[in-house]
Amino acid sequence: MDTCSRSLPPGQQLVAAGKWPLVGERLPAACAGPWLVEVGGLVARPRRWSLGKLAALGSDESLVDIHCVTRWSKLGVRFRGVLLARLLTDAEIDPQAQFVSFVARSQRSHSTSLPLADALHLGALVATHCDDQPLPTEHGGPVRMIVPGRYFYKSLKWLARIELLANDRLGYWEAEAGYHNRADPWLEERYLAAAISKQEAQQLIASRNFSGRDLRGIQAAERDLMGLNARGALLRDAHFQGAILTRADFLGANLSNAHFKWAKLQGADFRRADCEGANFAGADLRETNFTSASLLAATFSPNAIIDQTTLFDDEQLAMLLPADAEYVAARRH
Ligand SMILES: Nc1nc2c(c(=O)[nH]1)N[C@H]1C(S)=C(S)[C@@H](COP(=O)(O)O)O[C@H]1N2
Ligand SMILES: [Mo]
Repeated sequence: MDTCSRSLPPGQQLVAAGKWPLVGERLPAACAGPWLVEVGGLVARPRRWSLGKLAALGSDESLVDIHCVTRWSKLGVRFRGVLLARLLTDAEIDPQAQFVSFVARSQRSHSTSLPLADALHLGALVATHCDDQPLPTEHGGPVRMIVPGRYFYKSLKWLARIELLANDRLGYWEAEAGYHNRADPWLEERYLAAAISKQEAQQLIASRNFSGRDLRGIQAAERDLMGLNARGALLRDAHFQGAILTRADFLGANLSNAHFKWAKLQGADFRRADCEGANFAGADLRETNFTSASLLAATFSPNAIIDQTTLFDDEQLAMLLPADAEYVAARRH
């Protein structure tokens, strides 16, 4: 089945040809026996398949567009495996089952879930191969979910269990990090905002102390936050467009997909911060320190002010998308 649309959802950028970034857990948990995938929960016939038995069910192919919530996309990737719909045909699903949860064999028993009807109509695939090669371990081999039409965090690596549920059970990122539970990239359903009132946000902005707080999605565009203390704060999707953040301290903060367009960030400290998918276009980044920050798919072009006083790790610059990597390299020397 071809689920590709050959175009990019809003706010996404293409990775360089041949590149496939690694996101989230890097390895499955060790296991002694052979790999098994089980179906359980609200089914009359719980089942277990070895990899050999899965392969014997025949194979379905899907051409899939990958869209990661941290703003990179990779179009037209060919996955092979068994469609979830086919795997479930003889499980005798209880009519009460409305959701499906995928659980990984991994250290934190990572999981993610979807409405069962969505998983089926989107063509969720229990995948073992990519481009005719067995899936590499770091990308979820020997078997992972591929859920076309949703941000890639709905595509679980190292599938161990498929569970049919009457009520939804939030997945790891959805529960721990406020990722949107539907995750439709065409609607930009990336994160839920944190539960703080407008008034609380105003007070925090006035105090210039965000340290350790959960302030996902906070609206602080155009605000004067010079010298802000945001150490260790959770600031995914925070709005800092045009804000004054001179010498702000973002040490260890989570800034994935934060908006810093045209912000004044001279002398700001981003060491050990997670800046994946953050947008720094037009920002003043002189004397800004990005060493040990994670910069996967961060944006700097056009117009970020970068010179030899802007500090980066070469290893992190390798995580930028091509246009940004070129933009930064041209200005550092
Ligand atoms: N078991 C497991 N599956 C996971 C994750 C994870 O941390 N653990 N991360 C998710 C996220 S956020 C993304 S973007 C994709 C990344 O897959 P990749 O590393 O193959 O690119 O896996 C998803 N599945
Ligand atoms: Mo992701």
